[in-house]
Amino acid sequence: MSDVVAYEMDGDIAVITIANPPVNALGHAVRQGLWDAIERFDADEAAHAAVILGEGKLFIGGADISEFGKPPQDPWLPEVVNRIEACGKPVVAAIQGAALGGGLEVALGCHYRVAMPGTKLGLPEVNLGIIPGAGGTQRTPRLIGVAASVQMIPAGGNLSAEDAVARGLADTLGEGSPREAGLAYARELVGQGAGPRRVGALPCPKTDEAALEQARALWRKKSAGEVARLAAIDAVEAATRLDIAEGLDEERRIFREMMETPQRAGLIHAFFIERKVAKLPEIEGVAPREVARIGVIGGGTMGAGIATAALTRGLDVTLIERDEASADKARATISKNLEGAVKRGKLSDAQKDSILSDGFRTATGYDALSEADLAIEAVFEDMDVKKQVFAELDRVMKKGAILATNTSYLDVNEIAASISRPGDVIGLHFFSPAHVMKLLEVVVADQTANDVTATAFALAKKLGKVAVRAGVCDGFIGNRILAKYRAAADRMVLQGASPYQVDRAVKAFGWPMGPYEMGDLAGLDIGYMTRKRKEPTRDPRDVVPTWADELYHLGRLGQKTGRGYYIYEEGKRGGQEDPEVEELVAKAREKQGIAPREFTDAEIQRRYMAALVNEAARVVEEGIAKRPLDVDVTFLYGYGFPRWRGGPMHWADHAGLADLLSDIKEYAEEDDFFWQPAPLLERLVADNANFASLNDQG
Ligand code: T1G
Repeated sequence: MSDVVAYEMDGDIAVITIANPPVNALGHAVRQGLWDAIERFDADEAAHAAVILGEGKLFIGGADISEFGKPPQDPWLPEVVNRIEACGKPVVAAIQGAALGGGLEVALGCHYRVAMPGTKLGLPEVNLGIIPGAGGTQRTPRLIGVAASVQMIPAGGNLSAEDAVARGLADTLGEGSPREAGLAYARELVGQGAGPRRVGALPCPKTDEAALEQARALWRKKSAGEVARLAAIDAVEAATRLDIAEGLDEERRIFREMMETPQRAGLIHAFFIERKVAKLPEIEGVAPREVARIGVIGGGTMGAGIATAALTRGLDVTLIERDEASADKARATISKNLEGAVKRGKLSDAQKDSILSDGFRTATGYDALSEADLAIEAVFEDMDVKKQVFAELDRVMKKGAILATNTSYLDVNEIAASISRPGDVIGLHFFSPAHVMKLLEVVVADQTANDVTATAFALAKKLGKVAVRAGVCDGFIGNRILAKYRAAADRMVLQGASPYQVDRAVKAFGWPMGPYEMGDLAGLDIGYMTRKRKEPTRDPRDVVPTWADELYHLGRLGQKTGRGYYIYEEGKRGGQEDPEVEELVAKAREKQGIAPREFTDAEIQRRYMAALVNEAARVVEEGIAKRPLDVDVTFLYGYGFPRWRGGPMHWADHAGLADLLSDIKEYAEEDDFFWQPAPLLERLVADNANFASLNDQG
């Protein structure tokens, strides 16, 4: 017998248990074990029914994603599912935790399904760039209809156990353990003389053109560029016009097509790196410190957002502000943030009220933080102000407490060196809005203790954030790289591209916004302040977007003033292009004697990405990002990089580093200040290697 699939008899019921931790993925050994167990059950006259169980916290987490891209081995999953369905006696799936992807498809191959309360039943394949490939798009609509199927499957969504029973995807809710529930249901069926009830034998689901078209329109808009979600709708539609055998063949054909797309490679890469990003040698096996009570210093947008993120995840928060009025303002902001969470269904009203009454308090003196386990400051971005705050924290906080800064670019080493316990200092760079954005850059200073870093990663997980380790430099990983590709855009505008064409080309690549829309959203004053800050050390060969400075002096700061690069009018979605901006740019070109030239969208995309990847190579080489995957995760979770491209470094590998390097060298012929090839990029090309080859370094 297989060592991952056990077979035993309980009376006249065969109990088949999958034990393949951590998620009972349907790797080859499990598929073979299931096949053999079903054959044995079918042939065993003493067995009148069978129950399939998954050991551990969930039933089956799906096909084994780590096998993708390798030659598939018999028996394939669709064959295993069809073999279960073909059994001459009833087979019951007893599902707990999650039945996802191939896991749900195995359950749909069974004749009956009992789900424990709290179970998720879903087909998330499209989130990996593929479609269900073992009957999910053919059997699901036979049970819940086309409309519900094209609501769930292209979204990669799932149903709760209760909803699944209500819709007919599962038959009944279980009580007790999954084994007890499975056995009880199997015995009930045997008692009723129930035979195998094959989903595949149910009639084709009635088509629903309106639902199909509505789903297509939704996903054409919502997932521009992605192919799998639309392909999944085509597969469901096939179920309405083909019998089960032809439908399964059509599903398999589409599945295989999706398996070959670069999008599948990108999305699988994203799946694995969002787990690998927290695996760092320096914190491997290091116990994090206990964090239950935190202090937040500063109740502005960031401080209130951080406090909200902590409160909604059950942490106790004390917020320090300079006076009662500011503290009240912060409380009002947090209350508004929590109301947003209630609207999004993340919180109940009662939870919101209890958070505000029990878990949150404000104070105007630092002594209130004497029992806090961690404090994070989000005060004005000025080194002297930060040092004053840290001096107070150093004075009042208990031994072993962690002192964190939310600075987005200041030198965390300098802050740490200003107090008596530099080992307890770390950067926790949240992205605004802090209670919504998932990325958290954990900025590790030279003296930061490993258990402080481990605590930061544990805190990120508790807050539902994705933490990336960053070293200390101006802008850490994300903003440092952003400054470069943003400068590349400004160079192209100075040379002849319009800001509006740049935005359009960048969005056509898959970014949610172009750099100028982004500037209008964040506020053009932020860019202006950053340029002023960097002015003393700016190289004279650098390009300054003087038109942006003029917009600032004209008070056109973007969305918040109704005008920036775009004009924002009441009741109109998005901004309208502003001819006066084009005039400002034309004047800037004239002043520098630049004759504008045409740019194609392809060249804009290429230059934009080449600047990003080139600077990212420097960031990796300097150890600011430990691995290229840390850059990928940063851009997937903090900058809206299209997930189906896997991240900028994965994209670069796929685009070809040699071609990228030759582009950069070509651009350097016109501007060898801005376009200096990163040594790491040159080394990888010389060694015929790629960024992925560096993802195992620690
Ligand atoms: N295959 C291989 N490894 C997997 C895996 C899978 N399906 N799911 C998780 N892992 C690994 C993961 O990388 C991590 O590894 C560990 O298990 C714990 O994961 C034919 C073809 C199931 C909800 O898309 O959503 O079926 O980092 O931290 O938080 O139609 O894992 O420890 O080395 O996420 O408890 C469809 C993907 C596959 C589900 C559990 N299934 N997984 O969450 O644990 S395609 C999915 C999840 C398919 C068929 C098609 C979650 C989870 P490591 P974890 P978790």
